[in-house]
Amino acid sequence: MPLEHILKFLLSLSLSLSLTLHLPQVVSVNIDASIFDSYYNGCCNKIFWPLFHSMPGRATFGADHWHNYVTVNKHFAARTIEALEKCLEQNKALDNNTPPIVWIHDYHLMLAANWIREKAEEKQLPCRLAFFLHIPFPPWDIFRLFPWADEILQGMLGCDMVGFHIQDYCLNFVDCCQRNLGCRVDRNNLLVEHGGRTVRIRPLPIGIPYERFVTLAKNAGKLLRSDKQKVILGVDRLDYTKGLVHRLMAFEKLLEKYPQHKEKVSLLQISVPSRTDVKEYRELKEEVDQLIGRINGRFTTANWAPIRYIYDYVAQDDLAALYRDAAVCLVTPLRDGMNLVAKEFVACQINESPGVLVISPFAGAGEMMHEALLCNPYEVHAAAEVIHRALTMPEDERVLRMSRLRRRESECDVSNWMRSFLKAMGTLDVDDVGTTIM
Ligand code: ADQ
Repeated sequence: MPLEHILKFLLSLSLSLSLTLHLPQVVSVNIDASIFDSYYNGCCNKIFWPLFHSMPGRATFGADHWHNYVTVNKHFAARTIEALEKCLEQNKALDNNTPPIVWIHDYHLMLAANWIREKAEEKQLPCRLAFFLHIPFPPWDIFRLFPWADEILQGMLGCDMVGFHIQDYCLNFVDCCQRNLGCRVDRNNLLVEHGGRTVRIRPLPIGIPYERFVTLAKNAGKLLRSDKQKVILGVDRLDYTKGLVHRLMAFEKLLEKYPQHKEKVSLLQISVPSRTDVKEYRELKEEVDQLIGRINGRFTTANWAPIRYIYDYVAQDDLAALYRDAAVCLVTPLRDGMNLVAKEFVACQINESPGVLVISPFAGAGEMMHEALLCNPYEVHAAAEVIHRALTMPEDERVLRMSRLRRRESECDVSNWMRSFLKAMGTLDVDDVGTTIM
């Protein structure tokens, strides 16, 4: 199995015993390479990713991929039971009777909970089970396109609590449980009855390590040299959900309609390579390369190129410097569970004269960051107008908007997310949370 794959699995199944032992432990799950490709690229990246982002036309369903997804989820469940047994032993030694929480993350592991529950009950291992989905949960008429939709719902309902970024995804999930499985549901209190249990569904919007980004921004050197030119920044994984093609077209429209920005404004797009094993991602890279070439060919002058493009991983302190000094940050996905870039940009905005965040309403973050400028990425002409507005916004308005955005992100940071999760699990007393297996 290639190292890259092993690392992905190590990351996915990390036994976080730090709350009680102050020592993170990681348990690896060995998956045969042939199964892994079908599970990860075939099922996760080619089926769930597009489907859950409401892009069913990009999904290709295959029974083999589904079969391998089931197999891998069973592996994870089995390893988690072993980890749980060890964890309970350690807790016994520490005289800690709080049942551990098994917290399962993301669409790669939507089936694992049921098997963990079954085995834990059989072996009389006390535990509480939770799931968190980092991507959107689609509406019923999209979700039901998946041939094994019922199994997915049943898998997730194996938990005591299922968390999503925002209320809309919770309601979509509740709706699917009712319509696919015929479960009794309470939409107001976000409860689903299943298998004689009541499962809690909760919106738990993720945050970032806010203070860490503030510190990075304070300490980072200056990367953008010229104060005379404004920089519009885009930072994304190179993924078709992030709306990069639409963004580039909007920038082209901006230069067409408002030529006063020529030689005064440039777009710095930073894209981290992603899922390069998948054909569609390689095709997207070609499309983006060509589009940038065409726009630069059209507008570049002897002293200025409208778009600068970095196709690479960028160190976090460099990202912080760019977030800090950019005039505008474009976060314009076609669909996105939350989007952390919007939050990181806001945290790094420590300059007296701040920049402007432009955000798509189709990102979970767009639901909450009300003081940003909203931009529908599909409407290319209107998007160009929003970018123009951001570039010409008076300073007092920028200050007001940014200070409110910053206050919310500093309060709703990643520690707050963790605490909200524990609170939602019914463990209000955070000093006594026992162990969490993530
Ligand atoms: P992602 O789709 O990966 O996450 P996002 O939330 O935007 O998307 O996070 C991307 C991260 O990668 C950010 O922390 C950003 O700083 C970093 N990054 C991007 N480009 C980079 C580059 N070139 N170099 C270095 N770092 C780069 C999924 C969901 C999201 C959800 C998160 C968290 O798709 O909707 O917000 O999980 O739940």
